Order: sequence, then C-alpha cells, then structure tokens
Amino acid sequence: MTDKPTLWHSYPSRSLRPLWALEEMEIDYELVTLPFPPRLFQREYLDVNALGTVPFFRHGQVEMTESTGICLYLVEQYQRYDLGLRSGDADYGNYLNWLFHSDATLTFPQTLILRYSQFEPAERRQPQVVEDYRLWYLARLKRLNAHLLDHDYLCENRFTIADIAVGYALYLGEGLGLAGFYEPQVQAYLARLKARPAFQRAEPMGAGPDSLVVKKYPFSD
Ligand SMILES: N[C@@H](CCC(=O)N[C@@H](CS)C(=O)NCC(=O)O)C(=O)O
Repeated sequence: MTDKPTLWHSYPSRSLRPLWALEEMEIDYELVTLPFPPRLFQREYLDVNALGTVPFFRHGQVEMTESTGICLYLVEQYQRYDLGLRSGDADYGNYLNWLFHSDATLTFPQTLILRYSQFEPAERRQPQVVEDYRLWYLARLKRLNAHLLDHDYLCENRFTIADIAVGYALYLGEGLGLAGFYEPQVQAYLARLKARPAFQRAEPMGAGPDSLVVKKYPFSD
C-alpha cells in the first residue's frame, strides 16, 4: 500500500493514540482536525464516519474507527515490530491483553464519568454514577499497579503500542483529575510516556481556544 494514511482527530480524544503511534513511527500522514464532539460541531463529518466518533482512519480502501486497532494496523502494515510484537513472541498474549484492556477495562468506566459529570445537561447529571465509576476505574488499575512494580513498560520491557493504548487511558484519567489517586509507579510510568518526543509532538495537535475543557474531579460546577 503506497497511499498516505489520513487520520481524523479531535483534541483531546482517543484519536491521540493513532496520532502518537504515527509520530513514533515517523510515517508520512495527513491529519484532519475536528472540534469535539464532531457529531455536534461538524455535522458533515457524519458523511465520513456515520458513527460521528473519533478517530477515523483511511488508508487506501481501509477504513477504521477503533483507536487501538489502528495502532495495531500500523505496526502490522508498516512492519514496525520495533513498536509491537509478533504472534510467535513469548509476550504476545500479554501484548494483546494490554491492547484490549486499555479500552474494555480502563476507558470504559471513564466514559461514564465524563458523561454523567459534564457531558449531560445539569439536570441529567448523576453524581452517584460518577463516584461509582471513579472507584471502579481506580480498582481496575490493579493489574497495571502490580505489573509496574517491577517493569518500566508493558511488554518485553520496551516501549510498544500497548503503552500507547494504556497510556492514553491514564492520560484521560489525569485529564479528569484522577492522577492523584494513581499509585506512585503508575504516576512515574505516565510521566515516562509523556516525556517521549512523539507524545509531546502529538498531544497538542488540534488544540485551540475553542477546545473542550475537561472538568476535573470533584467536578463541582
Ligand atoms: N472504541 C472507539 C471509541 C471512539 C469514541 O467513542 N471516541 C469518542 C472520543 S474519546 C468520541 O468520538 N465521542 C464523541 C461522540 O460520541 O460523539 C475507539 O477506541 O476509538
């Protein structure tokens, strides 16, 4: 495949994951930045991605909507196993597990926190849901807490897209004001990821004066 890939991205959404991966891999790509949520502020985006969600990714005939899946695609398609693992590698099961863990376990509770602390109109906010899922999220960090006691990274003790996937979940939690509840080894891991030049290039892309400002815990208005 020779075409340049195109990524549709909104600051500070999880489209940061493939953007960060593209920067790590130094792949030539096109970036389309959108206001958040594009479903409300850029209605014509629905013609590109009927879901209205970000990211959206196009590479030739390939179209993808899953941020971690796009990272995996980039590793495989560009043969960038310096940032990923092969199926024969001893840590491959862990690699897949962390990739899926990043959303199925770690961002899922945070979407409920976001929705019921700030995205819904005031009369539909649900402080009990917010508190329950704050505790749920922090409890679901248990596996990561244990792993990081004696590892600097998730797989083969080197940086891979599994760190991008899980690192974004931690960054989202930080945006929600929850990083103060992270164990010291998780705080140090997040700082290590954020210090990477590719993260520092990718993170501010698409940010502007009208960008979404995420309210932080305890979310008082
Ligand atoms: N599973 C998808 C989820 C995509 C998603 O829900 N993105 C959020 C931003 S983090 C979004 O676009 N929300 C806006 C909306 O639902 O309108 C992924 O990992 O990329």
